[in-house]
Amino acid sequence: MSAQSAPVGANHPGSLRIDVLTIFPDIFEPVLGSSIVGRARSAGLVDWAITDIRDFADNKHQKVDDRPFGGGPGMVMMCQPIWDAVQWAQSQDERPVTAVHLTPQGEPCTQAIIEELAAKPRLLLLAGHYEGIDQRVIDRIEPREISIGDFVLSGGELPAMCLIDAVVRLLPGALGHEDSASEDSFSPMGEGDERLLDCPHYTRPRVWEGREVPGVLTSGDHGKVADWRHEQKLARTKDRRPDLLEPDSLKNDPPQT
Ligand code: 9D3
Repeated sequence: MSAQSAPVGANHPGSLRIDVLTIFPDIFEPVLGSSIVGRARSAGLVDWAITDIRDFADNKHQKVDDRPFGGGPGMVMMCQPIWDAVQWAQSQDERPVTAVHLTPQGEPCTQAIIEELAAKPRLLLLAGHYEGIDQRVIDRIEPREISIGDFVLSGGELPAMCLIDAVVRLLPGALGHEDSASEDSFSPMGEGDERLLDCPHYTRPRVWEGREVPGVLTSGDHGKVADWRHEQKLARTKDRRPDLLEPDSLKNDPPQT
């Protein structure tokens, strides 16, 4: 069998190695190779190996799915190719791997989960497709199971890329300006406006099609600007996401009702 994966160069302590197991390996590189994530790889902060589960099929037709026991629509991904791919990925780096299965049945992802994952030396992401994966191989891998939200996608590949993007931008040195990550909405590490949604932003021209930029932003009074931005953040959060103002809203518990 031939393992299809990019060579992983950042394979040393201090840099994150991410293995992705998927039946759609080609869709990752164009997305991950761009933007902040691609720059982080060039800088040696992270590297990834995208592995085609099909390469581990032990049958002539590279079949990785089969009909569900008990009947019903769709197909189920088989244990053997996934288990062999996991073991192969495991063997590529000595550091212990944290396995994550992207699944609609997983715990809803939060920034707190992303921060936990960003602190690991290795991640192995398992992107499901079809109706899902045979439960026995899930039980053997014992991955953390994560969903990116209560809406239905056709596979775990886009969620895996979302997770990689969110994790990699937290790695020290990944952003041009190091304060950015801690100023984000949802980051628990901010200096006061953490846990609030962002304020509106404006740039030139000062008047566009009769719409003026709020006067405070062009007043030159930095104190007033800071106060105005904070008020805007609070007002937006109260209006749009009152759940974020609840104590402990960054924990992984569902919102208290
Ligand atoms: C239509 C099939 N569904 C039957 C009730 C189950 C189902 C299986 C596989 C639904 C979606 C998927 C594919 N989605 C993912 O693998 C997935 C996902 C998602 O759909 N939404 C949010 N997060 C995630 S993480 C992985």
